[in-house]
Amino acid sequence: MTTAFVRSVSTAINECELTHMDREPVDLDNARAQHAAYVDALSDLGCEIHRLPALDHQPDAVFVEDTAVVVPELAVLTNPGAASRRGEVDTVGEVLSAHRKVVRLDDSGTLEGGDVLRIDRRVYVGLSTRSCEQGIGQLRAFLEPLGYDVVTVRHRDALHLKTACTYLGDGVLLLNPEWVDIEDFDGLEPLECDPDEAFACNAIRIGDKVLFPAEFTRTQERIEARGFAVHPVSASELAKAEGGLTCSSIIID
Ligand code: CIR
Repeated sequence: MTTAFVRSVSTAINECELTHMDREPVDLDNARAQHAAYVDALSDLGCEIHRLPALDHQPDAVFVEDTAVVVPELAVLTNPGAASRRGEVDTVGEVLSAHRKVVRLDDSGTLEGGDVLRIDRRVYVGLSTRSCEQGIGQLRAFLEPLGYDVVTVRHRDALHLKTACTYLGDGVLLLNPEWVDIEDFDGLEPLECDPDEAFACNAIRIGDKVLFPAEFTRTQERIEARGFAVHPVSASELAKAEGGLTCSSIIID
């Protein structure tokens, strides 16, 4: 059974962290409505939904992906590079402990789950303002003994690695070539976003569908032309908080 862990949009979302974007008001009702539709879509695509406790004093709490890296053998709780986000991690650890052995990065390094792109036994990790060499090294120390190959990737101008690229399955990497280089991803076939849709590369493959932000219709056409079935959901409101689709869930098998 595939399980998706999600958390409601905080009432303090307008105090969220922003790195590459100017602040624009986030409409809480619309953000919550779009988030509810996203959770429904995860459920429609076959995920069992597990709701984490709300954290209304943590502005970015909806973006649960950043707090943990989960592989079949282990859950690694992160030390987010954004200090304001460190209070989100404990409740995720408590919930994941029912599903996995849980370990945790210490504060000698930082890492956020948005920088981690796993394709089977290979784990690509973006070096970013949020994830540093020491944090990546700690993740490697947990995962390599389990047979994972942890590869550091440099990306440019994107908050996280998965802002710049995500894996669609069947050997295809959806990417923004301005932000990440296909040469860093051994043997994967590139599928570039439309040049006018820089933020269109954050998608989630679930079963035989690609959950995809409905705003990016030109890139959607490219994905469909490559043979994937797309399930669009609106993600425009939380995009103002610099969040994409992967950010709002932790999905485990
Ligand atoms: C932050 O800057 O931390 C949040 N406002 C957005 C986090 C988005 N998470 C993700 O891309 N994995």
